[in-house]
Amino acid sequence: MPPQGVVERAAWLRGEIERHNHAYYVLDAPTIPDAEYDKLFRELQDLEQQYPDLLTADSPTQRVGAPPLKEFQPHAHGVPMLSLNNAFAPEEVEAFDKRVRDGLETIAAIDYAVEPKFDGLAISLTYENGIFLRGATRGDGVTGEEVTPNLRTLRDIPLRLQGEGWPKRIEIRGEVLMFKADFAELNARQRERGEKEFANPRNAAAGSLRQLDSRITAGRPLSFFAYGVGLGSDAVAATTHAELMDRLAAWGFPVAAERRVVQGARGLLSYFNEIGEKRPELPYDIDGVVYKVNRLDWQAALGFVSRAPRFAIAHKFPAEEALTEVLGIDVQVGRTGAITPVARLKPVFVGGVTVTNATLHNADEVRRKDVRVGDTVIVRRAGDVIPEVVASVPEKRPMRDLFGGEPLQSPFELPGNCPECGSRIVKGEDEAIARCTGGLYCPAQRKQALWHFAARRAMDIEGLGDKLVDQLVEAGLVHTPADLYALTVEQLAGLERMGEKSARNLVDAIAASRQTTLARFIFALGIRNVGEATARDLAKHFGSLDALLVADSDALQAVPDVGPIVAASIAAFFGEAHNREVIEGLRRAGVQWPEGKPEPAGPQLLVGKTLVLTGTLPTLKRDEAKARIEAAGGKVAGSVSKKTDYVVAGEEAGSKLEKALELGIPVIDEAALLSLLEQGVQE
Ligand code: 9MJ
Repeated sequence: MPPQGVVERAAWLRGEIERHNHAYYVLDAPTIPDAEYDKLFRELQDLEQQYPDLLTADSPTQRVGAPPLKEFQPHAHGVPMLSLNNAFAPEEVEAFDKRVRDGLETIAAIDYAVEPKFDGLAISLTYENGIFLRGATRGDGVTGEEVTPNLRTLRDIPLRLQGEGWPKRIEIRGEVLMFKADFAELNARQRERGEKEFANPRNAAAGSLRQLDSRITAGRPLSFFAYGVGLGSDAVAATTHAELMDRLAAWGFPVAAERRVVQGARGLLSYFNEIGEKRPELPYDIDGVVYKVNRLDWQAALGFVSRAPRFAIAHKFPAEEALTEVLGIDVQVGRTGAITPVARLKPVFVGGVTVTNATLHNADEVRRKDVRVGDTVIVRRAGDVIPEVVASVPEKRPMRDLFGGEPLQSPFELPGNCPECGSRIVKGEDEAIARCTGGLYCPAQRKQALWHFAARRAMDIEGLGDKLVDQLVEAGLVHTPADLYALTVEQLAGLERMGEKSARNLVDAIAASRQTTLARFIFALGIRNVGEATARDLAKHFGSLDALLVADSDALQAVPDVGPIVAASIAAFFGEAHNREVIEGLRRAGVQWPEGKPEPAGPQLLVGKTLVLTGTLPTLKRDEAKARIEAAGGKVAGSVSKKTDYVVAGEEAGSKLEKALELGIPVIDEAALLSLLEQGVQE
């Protein structure tokens, strides 16, 4: 039972705090300075911790996220929080193992408890009588910042220890971190709200934990893993670190599933390699592994050198992130014309290699991260992934004068023209990727354009494969597809792995491709968004290349299945003078096809209507009827369903007619179809 007056005091504190909360949050009119409020709040928290019976479910201390604090309070750790010495090379690990054996005066292989090294924030949690009392960051190892209300919002941190065997007062040591998936989700959310994104899970975890307003922390997906005990460790019934970890798990703390006990330096190094391989699949970031002498009495015997234990070491992976300076921002042109901004960097050693360039992905990303020339940036190279600029460090941005003012460099702008061919660069409103419009003319896109041109479904040039295209371009023999038709046997026979006979065959195949169809030719041009089917539709609809060349967006959209995006791609392609030059070059080289009459682009009277043809019509052939319905914007389906608008029935109509009658779908004859095509649906 709490002493006299304590129950009353707690009740009074609850009333006061609620009153101030209401004034602060609801009325927006604070009635007390923040520091005073903090005092009341802490007093109530302390009372409730001391006398858990006092704690009521509705106490303001039980809210998820307490009201903002003015500043963090210092917290002296019961036992200092150690740092670990680092090892990067196998020899350093062997030297560590040797020091341990020398210290223990043994030649036997040592048992080591090994575990991943979480890349988060070290914290210490104090429990009294099994109740979570206080939590603090590591700080300088001796004194940290108290972040109790924030830590209370973490579901991984037990407010009351489970099981038994915990000392009256104990400090649990561990790491607060953010899982990779949670980090990605948080950043997506920040982006949607137009708020700042975090550079990596570690920064996100640190930023989330060091919030004066714990309601913000409560909304952040933080996790916790325990890896040690500070004060009270000697009162835990465990003789090894592994047993200690088992106790922590039994009391309700998450502990690393990958922890293990291994023997000797060899065991350490093979664990390092094993975790290194698993690293990309782990749900959280780690920056190495930690080796600890397993026997606790041996740990005590080895003791400490300055602030780091002699019994443990961190074996770190090469850093995946580093700071460096942006010397310039260039753009690269991909094989499909996609423009990628690339940061030229002051060389920096990261992820085990020296990095001088890093991708900035696309123009929107550069603007979002606001990376400018001269900026100091965080560069990341994880595994074999291409190096990327993660974020710019705004505090280090060069300014016009010492006292701030304007930044020296303005925000990044995409160049207007392709650095490879000078063609215009365009970017759709809601597209992330900007593209060079050079198409057939752009050297960066040349190989891709030629592979496509020669493909079986395009100009069908037998024997002109990817490798040969590469050779032709690299030898400077071919710039545009039109150059293919000027190649000679002598030129080709001079290429690697190309005999006289295959050179002759290729020249013949190229010559044979001169006679083609309009549909193949349109497809071969490699216009964005124009596949084989669209090329066929365009050829059929316009009948001649000249008719297609002059078609504007509206005229293009009269073609079945051509919408505004495809129409824009086509118009943009033919709008580029150099693409027209290549087309002219091909015609001059003798590329030809039989030209037909353009199909009249009739009025679009059947848009949105689905018709089914069945039986033999008196005058119209089936294909003809289909073409005219499609030319009027209608669809021809193969079977009758509730979505069918009309069934056009001729002689010997069969089951489709029956189905139409069954479903009550209008059945019309050829005459009615012709009137539909001319006058549309009379409703
Ligand atoms: C991390 N960061 O995962 C220790 N750590 O032990 C592990 N850190 C540590 N142990 C003593 N697993 C001091 C720090």
